[in-house]
Amino acid sequence: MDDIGRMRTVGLLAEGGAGKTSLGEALLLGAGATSRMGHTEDGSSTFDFEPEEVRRKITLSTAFHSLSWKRHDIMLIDPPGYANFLSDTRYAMEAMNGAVFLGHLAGHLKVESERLWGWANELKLPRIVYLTRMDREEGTLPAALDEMSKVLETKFVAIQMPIGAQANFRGVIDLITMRALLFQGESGAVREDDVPMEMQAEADDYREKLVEAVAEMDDDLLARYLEGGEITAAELKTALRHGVVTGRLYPVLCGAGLRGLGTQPLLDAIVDYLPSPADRPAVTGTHPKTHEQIERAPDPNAPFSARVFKTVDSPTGRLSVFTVCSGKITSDSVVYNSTRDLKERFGHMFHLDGKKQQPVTVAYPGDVIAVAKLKDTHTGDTLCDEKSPLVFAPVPKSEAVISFALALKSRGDEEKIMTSLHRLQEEDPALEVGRDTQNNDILLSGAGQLHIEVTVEKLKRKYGVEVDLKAPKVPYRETITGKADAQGRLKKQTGGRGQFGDTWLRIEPLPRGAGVEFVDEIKGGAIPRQYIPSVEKGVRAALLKGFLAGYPLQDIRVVLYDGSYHDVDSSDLAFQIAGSLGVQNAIEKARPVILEPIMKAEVSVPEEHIGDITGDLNRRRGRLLSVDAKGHSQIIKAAVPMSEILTYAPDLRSMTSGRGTFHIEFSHYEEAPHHLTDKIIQETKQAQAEHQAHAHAR
Ligand SMILES: Nc1nc2c(ncn2[C@@H]2O[C@H](COP(=O)(O)OP(=O)(O)OP(=O)(O)O)[C@@H](O)[C@H]2O)c(=O)[nH]1
Ligand SMILES: [Mg+2]
Repeated sequence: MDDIGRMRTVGLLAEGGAGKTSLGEALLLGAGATSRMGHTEDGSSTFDFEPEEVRRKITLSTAFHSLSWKRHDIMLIDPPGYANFLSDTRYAMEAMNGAVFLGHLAGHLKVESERLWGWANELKLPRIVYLTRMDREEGTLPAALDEMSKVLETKFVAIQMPIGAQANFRGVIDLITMRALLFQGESGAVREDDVPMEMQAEADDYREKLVEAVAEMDDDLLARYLEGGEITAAELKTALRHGVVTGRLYPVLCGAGLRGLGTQPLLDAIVDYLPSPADRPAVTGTHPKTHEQIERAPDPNAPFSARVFKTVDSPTGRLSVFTVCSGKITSDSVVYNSTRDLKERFGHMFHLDGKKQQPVTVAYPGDVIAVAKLKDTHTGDTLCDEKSPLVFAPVPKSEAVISFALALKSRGDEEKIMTSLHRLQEEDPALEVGRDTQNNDILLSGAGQLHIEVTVEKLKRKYGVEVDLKAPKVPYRETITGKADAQGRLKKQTGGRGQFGDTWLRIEPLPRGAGVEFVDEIKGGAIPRQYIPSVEKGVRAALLKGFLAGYPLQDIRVVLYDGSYHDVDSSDLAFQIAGSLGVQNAIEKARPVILEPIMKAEVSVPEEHIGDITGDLNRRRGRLLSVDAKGHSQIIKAAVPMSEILTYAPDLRSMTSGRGTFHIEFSHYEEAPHHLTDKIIQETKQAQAEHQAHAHAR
């Protein structure tokens, strides 16, 4: 639409299972974009159409759908809410001009909701709040507003109050017009009526609060309000819109997405209060060459710029989904990818409507557009006009917190699995694919166990590659705790020419995180110059192979201080071997130990579970760092060995009946306790023995 004042690009935001997708379905039906209501429960949802989503009944990947309401074009964005998939949501938030944030009467907002609210604050995203599931949840509106204020640390103002509760929830009072809106079934339509007598007094109270909050947006209104003058509904709406668009007011509406109750008034509110692309502030980027800051207003006449925030592997090929930030763009254009310094030719452009694609010929600021088969454009890239280039700052990357090794079900799939994994990674930047340096296993890392499991399912469905997940691997390391000297000497006579290399090495521990340092202190040519790098190569290779249990040694200084050579028999190889032997001899005398990775864990649980959780963390050898109250939740911070918390998700779920959430990230390495060291060494020896037995059998 070229009148971008009549566009709304709106995201649904809330914790997992809040009812976002159900509400999205109701909005589509309410606006007549669909003819029947889709449900996540029976797999008929327009948004959750991927097989993995249908099977689990949760949203795993952001979906889109356009609709029209009262001569406005709305692009609805339905992202995931569960913690394992929030990276996708964070990217999708780049495309939102406003959001409907879902709350509910039952209080207890989960950490996911808090995180999303925090991100929306960072992005200065205007929001309205919709309390959903009113047909089911117990609780009162004032209590819910209080809880949200406490947890999200801001004030909320009701612009509706419910009529009836739970099964009897049958309408709302519009506090702006002071009319009752009675629900007319799942289409979301309402019939206007007088405010029921018995509710008048309560409604007057709410309206008073509303007018007070809104009047503060406008000095004239405030003066009039303080002097006891009348404020019209139209004036209230204008000031309210201003308050929402500038991020100072969060109006609250009530409904039940699943039943379609109250969705047409919500569509009105989206149009009335959430910003159009033109209402949004200019975006900032930097010039790719000069790095100077550049501002771009969301103006169709400005130079074109856009941000690719998602890549979808659709049946018709790879789609890059972008949000237009400034200017306009037509299909078949050539655009400049300023992130990678290359040109891309566009084919057709589309709007995504669930899994369907609707052709679009020209796109304006605020539009969310998919384009097929770009050569080398990836999620996060900036596309722009080559004559006015700029690059937008990258979206903060989420760190992987869990790794699994993949065991192939059939041999020879190696190649295929790597290409397939890289394609999945294109769609899901939160995935990491790597190699275990010791046994060459493929390692898959992500945001949690569920994230990895879903990825393995997709691998099978999309690319026919079957793998088993092996117990998560802990990246142990080795180091030394003492100083030592040792000789490494190779002297061999093989037929004709001999091999000779002789080194004297001193090793000493370095502080954690220092890595490996090699120092050459050879004086007077005890070892000729050209063989010093050979010694270093041999030393480093030996350190990488490990000493106790095959884990790389780190935080160690190796000093080569003496040695001898033979004019004929010395060679590069001989000195590599001598260096390797020397450092191994030295390690043996320098009290080697195993280091284990320690994670920083942040667990959020309702108060009543605090004892169970801290006790459990203790049993996992965790060290409590702090416990703080936040709303009804307690935030526990602890340092816990990685080996003890790898599969924390299911345990936390069962200890808190699904109400706890957590976040873990790598902190540092520490010396592993003795009993564990012995166990790790045992396991390594056993694995090596099995490996050799296999090799013999073949
Ligand atoms: N009674 C009632 N149940 C609801 C309502 N909205 C959603 N539900 C139920 O809550 C569950 C989760 O709903 P979804 O719409 O999938 O929630 P979501 O926020 O999209 O979940 P994720 O995308 O996985 O984070 C489903 O079982 C819905 O049927 C509602 O208004 N009333
Ligand atoms: Mg959903």
